[in-house]
Amino acid sequence: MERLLKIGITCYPSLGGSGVVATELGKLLAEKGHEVHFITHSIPFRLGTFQKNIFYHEVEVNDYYVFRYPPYDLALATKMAQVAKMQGLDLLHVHYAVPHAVCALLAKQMLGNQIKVVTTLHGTDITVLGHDESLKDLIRLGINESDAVTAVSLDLIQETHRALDITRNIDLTYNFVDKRVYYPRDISDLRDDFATPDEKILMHISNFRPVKRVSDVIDVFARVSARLPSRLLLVGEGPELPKIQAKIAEMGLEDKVRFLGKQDEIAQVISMADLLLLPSEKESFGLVALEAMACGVPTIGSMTGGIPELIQHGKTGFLAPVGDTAAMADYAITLLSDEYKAQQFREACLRRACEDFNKDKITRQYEDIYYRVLGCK
Ligand code: GMT
Repeated sequence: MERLLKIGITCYPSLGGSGVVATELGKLLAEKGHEVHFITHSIPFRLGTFQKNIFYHEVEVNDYYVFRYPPYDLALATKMAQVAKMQGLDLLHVHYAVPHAVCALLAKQMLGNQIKVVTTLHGTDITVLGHDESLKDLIRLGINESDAVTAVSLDLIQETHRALDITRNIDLTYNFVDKRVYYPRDISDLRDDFATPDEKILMHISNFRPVKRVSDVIDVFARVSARLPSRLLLVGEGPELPKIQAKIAEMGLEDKVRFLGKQDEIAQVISMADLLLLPSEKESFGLVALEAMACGVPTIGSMTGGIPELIQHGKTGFLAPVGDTAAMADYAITLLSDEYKAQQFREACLRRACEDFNKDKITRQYEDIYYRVLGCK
């Protein structure tokens, strides 16, 4: 029998796909018998109710009067070292190079190198911060000094090598989905509130940051709704929201678009959709498209970052160049107006999510990496 491990996990607990992946991974590792300690500034939002083998340690920042800025990074590093010592952790698995990998390395030094550090890169730490000259050296340090580094797509691995001039090995560990949670839900009642039976539902889910190009979602929908009875549901909130509201009003689409705000029960919400739109400028993976896939909903996405590794063009969705809203709309119309094709896509989505991105397979890959850095295999 394999050794059960004690693992510290640090992530951004309050938002985003990286926090979801880190939390779900922690829960799965705990289910397998490992002891998991979340070390974060607040309880990870997907952690849910009390679970065996899961512990939470809150990072509290000391706001001492000489500090102009409360030093969160130092508080995190200290907490990591304290928890590691008190609980006898084998390793720290941190999500995001800055500041988390760098804090973990500091903790490792405090512990006299008696702990291993695994860093997972999720995207913006490389695609945005990795190009910032003032942070490059720090990110490079975090990556080079970790005992293992993983990234969520091949594209992100290549970009990390390119942007930071890094040559070390980076393991590919795709994001995953739990089919006990993500499966096509029976939503007939819910759906009736948003669309009539003859209308198609297009959906976009994001944090409404400029990188998501939500404005393209509206352009695609305007073209689709001119040809097919359809509705657009927008899920999430963020800085671009007021601009998007104004655009919808300008285009006279208010009656056809609904804002659902932030939603927790994403599987229920996605199951209402016939199609997801993800026209991002950059996306290292696109977790929401995988969640949709697992619910049998195809995605039309942009050919950028890791999206082409996730969406199979012509099988589980369609890909178009960033900003090519005409092509995206044409693909949407083709798919939504052919029920036989749509059914084939739905089935292909369910198969692919289950075979290629299943939770057991990816959790096993992370465990293998842990055992490798600990010298257990
Ligand atoms: O961009 C987001 O939606 C948030 C961001 C995050 O920090 O959680 O997402 C990144 O990590 C996700 C999980 O690995 C990926 O699915 C997203 O593609 C990635 N975002 C970007 O690359 C812009």
